[in-house]
Amino acid sequence: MHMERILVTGATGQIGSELVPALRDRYGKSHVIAAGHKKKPPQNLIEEGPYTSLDITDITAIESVVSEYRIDTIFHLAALLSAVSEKNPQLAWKVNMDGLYNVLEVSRKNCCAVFFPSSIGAFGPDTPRDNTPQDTVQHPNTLYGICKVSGELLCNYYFSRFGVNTRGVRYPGLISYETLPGGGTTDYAVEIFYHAIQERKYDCFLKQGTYLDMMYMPDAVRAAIELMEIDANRLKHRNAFNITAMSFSPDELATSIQRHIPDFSMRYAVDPVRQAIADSWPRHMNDLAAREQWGWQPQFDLERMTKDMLDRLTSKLA
Ligand code: NAD
Ligand code: AKB
Repeated sequence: MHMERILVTGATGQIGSELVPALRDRYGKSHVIAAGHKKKPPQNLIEEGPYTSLDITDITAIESVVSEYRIDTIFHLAALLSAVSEKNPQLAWKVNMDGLYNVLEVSRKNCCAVFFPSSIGAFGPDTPRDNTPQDTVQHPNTLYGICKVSGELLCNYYFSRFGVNTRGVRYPGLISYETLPGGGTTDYAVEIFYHAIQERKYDCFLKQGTYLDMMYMPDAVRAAIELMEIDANRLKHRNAFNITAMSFSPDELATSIQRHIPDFSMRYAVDPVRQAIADSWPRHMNDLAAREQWGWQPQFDLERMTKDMLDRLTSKLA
């Protein structure tokens, strides 16, 4: 699929702050419009291309950005993550559901393609947790998960009913060094690196043995772009492809870090809310459908990600 003029919502977030520069490198700086919200944007987002502020619950504002910049593709990243959504479910519904509905409606009227990131959070306690199939039971018991599974269905509906070119993945927990995560259940896997480098110790909010799917940000950014670029004829599914790169528990991540920082130590200070969320999510998804239909292939496993994170974050914090 050809993308000419791209809008990225939620551009100041963990994914957006890295997806925008990657898209600008590929499609040209003036062709990628970064839309932030209340959070102060990093300088490069403003200096290297068009930047605007956008409340995703305001459909008129989305409409006017899309028509001003003649947008043909929207990477819709604006959302509240799982732990934040549990703290304020009413706001989470507005941002995550009304926001997506607004983006899809504007896309229907303006012929835009839409990338929508779902999550391992779209699964629930009665989903098979190992080798989680692409198509399976989805009864999440968090507001975040309810929004994600509804969002997947809504995106499918807009494709089959109105022909909107919607595509999406179910991301696992994402690990990165540019921007801190926005308040999710997998955030420990980023926080741990900052604490390991700066303090040599970390109190983990998930307990030992809590396995979850994870992915390093370069793979996540590449996945979004590759899926949007692939010929539509290759796709049997449109939305919500399971994709994963690794599955580990907090203790395994700590051991991997200790190979580089031997005096790093980890204790557990379990947060029952985030632990309950993690216990309802897959331990390891089956991502064969993505591999077969659009050639998904991760490049970073636990060891390679750990080394790269430590190298890059150490330079950043120096
Ligand atoms: P993030 O929390 O870092 O960023 C989300 C952005 O949304 C924030 O920068 C915030 O400014 C913006 N936002 C909040 N309310 C808004 C509003 N009313 N109007 C406009 N913008 C608003 O999130 P992220 O990690 O970058 O995630 C992006 C998307 O990917 C979300 O849909 C998330 O559910 C999904 N996802 C993320 C992960 C992950 O581990 N990061 C995993 C699975 C799925
Ligand atoms: C969260 O923990 O909320 C996100 C996600 C996996 O969707 N990182």
